[in-house]
Amino acid sequence: MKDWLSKFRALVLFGIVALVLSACGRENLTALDPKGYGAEVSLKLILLTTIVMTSVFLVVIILLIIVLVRFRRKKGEPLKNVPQVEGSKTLEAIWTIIPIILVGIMAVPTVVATFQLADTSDKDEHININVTGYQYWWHFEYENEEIATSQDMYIPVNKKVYVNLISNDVLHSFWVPSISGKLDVNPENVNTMFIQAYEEGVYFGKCAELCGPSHSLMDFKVVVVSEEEYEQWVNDMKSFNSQELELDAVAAEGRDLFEEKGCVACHATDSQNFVPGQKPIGPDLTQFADRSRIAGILHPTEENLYKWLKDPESVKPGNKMTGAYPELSDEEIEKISAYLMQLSPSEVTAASKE
Ligand code: HEC
Ligand SMILES: [Cu+2]
Repeated sequence: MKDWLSKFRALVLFGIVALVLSACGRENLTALDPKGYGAEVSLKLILLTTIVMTSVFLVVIILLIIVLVRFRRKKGEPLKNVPQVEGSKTLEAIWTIIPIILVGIMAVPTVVATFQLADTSDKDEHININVTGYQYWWHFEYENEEIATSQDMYIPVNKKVYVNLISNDVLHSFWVPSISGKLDVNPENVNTMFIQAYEEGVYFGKCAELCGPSHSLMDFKVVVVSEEEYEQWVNDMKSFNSQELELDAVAAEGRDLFEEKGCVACHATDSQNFVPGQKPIGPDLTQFADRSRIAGILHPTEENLYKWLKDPESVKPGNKMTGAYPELSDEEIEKISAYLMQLSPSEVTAASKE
């Protein structure tokens, strides 16, 4: 009875764990439901290798069970000599050739896909985004457009978009599980791949290389919009000028504080002074109010913005803003927040796609 109970307990525990884990996948953060070319190719390879390996496992287990059952010594049956197969050339050949064929079945499509994804011959005919990884945020510069964003990357649906990846500090890795494969982001050299999204929406991107205490918080979003929306968005971004914004008294004071407190030294707030190739020190805040998250991870609420400006260290340990600006009073934070929430150049936003 006791034995039965402990088995039952184990089963319930297993059931709960399975249930909890099965809810881990998120629609826009899973490699198992591809919404883009690289992710689709990757999933095919994952399925192929899984099928090959599962088949090998099944064949071995079935053979083992047959042998165990069929050749089991019956009760009272005398021990008998069985023919020895050691050194059999035929057997040796079979179990060398079969694995070689299996490895071939997995290797050929993998190598073909790798070369296909690394092919950059038509790079100049498509949109190029120069991506820089920083501890713990991402910067996106849209080649030939004279605009940049941080944290959120906008691309048109069904278009090939090349990302040219480089790091400003340590090794990172660029990964949008639902849309693309992974590619290393190195400080020494530019790595390039193309991404192509099949459906509009907001997809989660991750840094996939351990890069410091806030590595797991180094999230970004890929906002996939229609072609017309993309053009509109680019134009809105280009023409946005934070100095010409009509602000209420509180936000206007916030804009002054943003300069007085030295925030401007690290953060751009429009594309007016854009210099191609220039690496900013902090995220570009031009479309801060249109972001789906604050600092890549916090939902865009007043409390969260307060939390970030009061003590960024409590949000992202080891980030490069902590201690780099004078302490702000609650009143100053309120004013600066009012200003930052006016930085909304376009109607095309992450929220409009979620
Ligand atoms: C030394 C440069 C530096 C200074 C000065 C600085 N910041 Fe930052 N700021 C950063 C960096 C770096 C990050 C990104 C941190 C991360 O995500 O790892 C950041 C992030 C932010 C974010 C979140 C950005 C996003 O994209 O969601 C806001 C908002 C912000 N800073 C506002 C301010 C304000 C307001 C001031 C002035 C009081 C200021 N910063 C001063 C470097 C700086
Ligand atoms: Cu990283």
